[in-house]
Amino acid sequence: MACARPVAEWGCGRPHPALGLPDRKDEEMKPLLPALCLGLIPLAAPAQDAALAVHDGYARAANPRSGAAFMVIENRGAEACTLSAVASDAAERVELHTHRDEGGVMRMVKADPILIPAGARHELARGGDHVMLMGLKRPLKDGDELALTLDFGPCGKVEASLPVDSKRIPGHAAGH
Ligand SMILES: [Cu+2]
Repeated sequence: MACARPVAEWGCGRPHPALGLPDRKDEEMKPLLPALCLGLIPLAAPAQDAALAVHDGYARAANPRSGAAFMVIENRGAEACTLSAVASDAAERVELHTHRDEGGVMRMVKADPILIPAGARHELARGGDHVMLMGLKRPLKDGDELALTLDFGPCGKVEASLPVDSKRIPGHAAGH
């Protein structure tokens, strides 16, 4: 890793300033380098984070106290990842829900953690799996942004910001 090299090499693989820039006071610059390197490590370490992509997301209000969020989650990584929980500051309770046919009646029930195999995508959509927000601190209004944290356990957490769009037509999200 670049940061493990001696500081004298101008850490993090950047060209030494002497190659192109005026020679500034190296004494002042050196103490900054370890901090710069540390700052870069968290970006590089959890490779799995980048493997999970959330797109075509939106949220809608069911009533002033509850709403739901939908999105496509893509696992571009080499390992299966499981969406185990979702959190949001916008509501008192956030749960993974799905719809289940119980004797011909579609009921909304708590969903099991959602496994997304490597290379697969999973759609949270109207009438199927969704993120349920209960006890909204304020009603979801069209045009607002809803911030969610998707917890994929060992695969890491993914932050998503979804537009509130209660008029969105189901099925339009995926675009195909
Ligand atoms: Cu629900």
